Amino acid sequence: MSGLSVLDPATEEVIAELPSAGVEELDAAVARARARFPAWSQVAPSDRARLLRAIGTAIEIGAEELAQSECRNAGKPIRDARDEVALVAELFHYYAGAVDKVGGRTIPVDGGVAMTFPEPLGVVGLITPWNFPLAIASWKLAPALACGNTVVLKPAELTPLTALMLERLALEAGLPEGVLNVVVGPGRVVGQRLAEHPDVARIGFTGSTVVGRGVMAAAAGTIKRVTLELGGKSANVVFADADLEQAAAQAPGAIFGNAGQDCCARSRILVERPAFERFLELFVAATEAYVVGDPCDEGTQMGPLISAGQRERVASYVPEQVTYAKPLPDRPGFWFPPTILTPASATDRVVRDEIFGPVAAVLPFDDEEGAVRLANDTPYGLSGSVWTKDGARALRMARALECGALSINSNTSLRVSTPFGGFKQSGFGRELGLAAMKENTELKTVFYSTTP
Ligand code: TXE
Repeated sequence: MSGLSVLDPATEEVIAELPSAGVEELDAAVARARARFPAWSQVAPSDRARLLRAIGTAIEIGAEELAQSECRNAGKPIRDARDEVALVAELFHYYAGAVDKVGGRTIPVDGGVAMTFPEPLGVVGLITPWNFPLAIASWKLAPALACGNTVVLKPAELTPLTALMLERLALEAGLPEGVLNVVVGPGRVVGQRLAEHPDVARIGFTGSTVVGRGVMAAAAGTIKRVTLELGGKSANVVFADADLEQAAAQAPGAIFGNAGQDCCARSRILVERPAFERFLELFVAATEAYVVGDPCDEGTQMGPLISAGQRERVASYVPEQVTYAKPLPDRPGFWFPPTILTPASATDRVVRDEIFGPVAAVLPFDDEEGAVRLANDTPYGLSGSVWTKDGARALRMARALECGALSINSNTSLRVSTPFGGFKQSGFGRELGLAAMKENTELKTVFYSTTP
């Protein structure tokens, strides 16, 4: 195996050296998962639930260590890292509860009884990104295990540490060896092999639309089930009748949170023309107050970008003239300032492309129809927000916007118990909530003749 250096993006220092797996190690992990599948899928529901609950409790006990590691490796503010670890523990408790609540149906038919059984798939391959390393791995893993599948998890090369910690915690909590197999290695080698592997039944992928397209093609060879959660260019639509103070106060968190490296980032802020100048003034003031700095400091709201490459990519989008860019201290690390742009045209590339950095484009619109047109004018469709005090309009907008997770008078996108996923090129399939149980099972229909 070759080696992999893991960096702290806030200091550019190496914080871990790991072996990097290749195809051989990946194949061995799939073989272990496959060998374990029959036994794991037959574990009694109450025992499987107990194990998932034990993993949730182990995460609660190890929460601070996990949060500190995520903070250092992903450059994530410690308070956000703690919130994400709390969500991860909740996920395991939630899916522990789901084990004995999701079942099939009996269907009235002639001459007997028809029943359906949601059956586990077998080996599930999970490929995860670096922006929410532990949270995304966990919301794919917990339902896969709850349904009786075994798992090979390939975390992003930049942020493998918490996935390895999770594997250890799960083993210590009693998960049998081979049920969860974490493989750290390059995506284009081990990720690709996982997507192609004949013994893998399903791929759960979160990452870029380009790689997602390749994963879907690789999975086609063996007709794998695929769930894709890809990019986004979500709209934050603010009507003039909204509580502008609140909408503006929450707007920085919605685009500069996680340094903008969030598939749900509200990177296009669309404001009804009469409120445009006032909103912009409030948004700039709220951005001035947004705390950028050492991710380990309790008060920090935004840390660095994940890598030098990501910083270069983000910088390539930002023109010389900006509406506002928050000054940053000069220090090592992959820093990029929270930046506000007011592009003249909706066809500008900063309005169209997923930048995946702390860059907001603010644009005016004239009426409800114009807001819908502008918001939907993107190949993506993941998330979004609508701010208005007019309830009927809020619901009209909610139905008209092409996205998988919309918030009204809020910028949140994600809850353990609610389905999450994209429209259009943001992907397909749903994660979280009970919807994730469907993705991880196959429906079998059994007819039992009662004809004497
Ligand atoms: O993503 P990749 P990157 C978007 C965002 C970002 C861009 C690039 O716009 O700037 O993608 O990020 C694995 N076969 N998002 O390059 O490459 C890889 O090892 C199989 C949005 O990091 O898609 C990692 O584990 N797997 C997004 C995972 O895919 C492959 C989150 C994602 O990495 C592979 C991250 C291959 N050929 C980036 N090549 C979101 N939806 O939140 C790479 N991988």
